[in-house]
Amino acid sequence: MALTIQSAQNIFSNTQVPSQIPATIALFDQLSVDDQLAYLWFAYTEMGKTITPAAPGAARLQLAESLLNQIKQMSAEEQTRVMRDIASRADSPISRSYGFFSVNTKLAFWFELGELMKQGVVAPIPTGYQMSPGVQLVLEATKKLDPGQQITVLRNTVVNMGFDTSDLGPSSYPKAVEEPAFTRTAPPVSSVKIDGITEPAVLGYIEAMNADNFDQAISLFTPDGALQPPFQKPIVGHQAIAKYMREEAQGLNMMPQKGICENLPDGSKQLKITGVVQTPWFGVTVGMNIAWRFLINPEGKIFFVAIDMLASPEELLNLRRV
Ligand code: EQ3
Repeated sequence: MALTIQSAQNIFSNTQVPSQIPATIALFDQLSVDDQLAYLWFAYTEMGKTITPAAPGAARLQLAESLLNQIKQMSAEEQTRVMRDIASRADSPISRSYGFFSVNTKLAFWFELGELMKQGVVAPIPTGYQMSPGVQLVLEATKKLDPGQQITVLRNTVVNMGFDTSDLGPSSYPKAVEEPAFTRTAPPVSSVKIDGITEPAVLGYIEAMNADNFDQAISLFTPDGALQPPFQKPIVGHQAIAKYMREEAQGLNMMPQKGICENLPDGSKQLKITGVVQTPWFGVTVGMNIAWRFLINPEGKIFFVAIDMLASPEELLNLRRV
């Protein structure tokens, strides 16, 4: 039987435990725009007492420089309006430019705005701002998450901001820019060992990703293969996966720990591996507990891999649901 992405998406689905991340983001989405901006400020500053992101490099900030310079020149009211426009995905020139940024440039843009807010160059949350019950509710929900889940909530809310540029024609696209490289926080691991796993495509995938060798990682996929990032639809085909990896997978430290492999009647194999991933934004201080679910075709190529955020660290050990 031919492999399909739809059936591949369901492998090991009976072992998955729903994560609290989408529920927390759904609560955030119900807040008014001002409350969303305030929530992010409180969540970010509270989190900053124990973990802080690494400052984005100069090359990354350069991509957001023109927008940041425009904002610096504005009055406090205009600055607040721009932040509201971006958060509410309004169709304004700055919200459009933001919408075209890559994920990491969006994060760098807000990182810098946060610094400018602390310095008083950009309008801060108004003094005397009264936290609404809605903001308190989302903050309480956020506190119950582990640090890896908290940074995922922050990241995903920021990524969803800005005008949705996906429906705009190619004529409106800005000139393509090269993604600046992230500095690795740990030396690449050259020989990967995963308890219970000997599948060469999987070991080769982790090794290549840990060296940012995306061409090598892509060569392990079938031409119609797919990669499904957490809470997203599958990205299909070598070209689309390569673009995604260059934009979002740089500098990640992947530390798979253990896995199971099951042979299927048609000669393909399904594997589930659990482990920890670190993002260059937070380095070794935050580990995200994740699972990779691989479907390997009879020729040993990756047809599908899904990356799932785990609901709790206990899930790292439970590969099967008992
Ligand atoms: C200024 C302030 C505070 C207030 C204002 O009102 C509003 C905003 C937005 C503010 C600023 C907020 C800021 C600066 C937030 C910054 C958040 C950051 C830097 C978050 C970074 C998170 C990174 C994460 C969660 C990365 C996760 C990566 C994973 C799970 C990678 C998985 C992958 C694997 C394992 C693969 O095998 C394939 C690729 C893939 C990437 C999917």
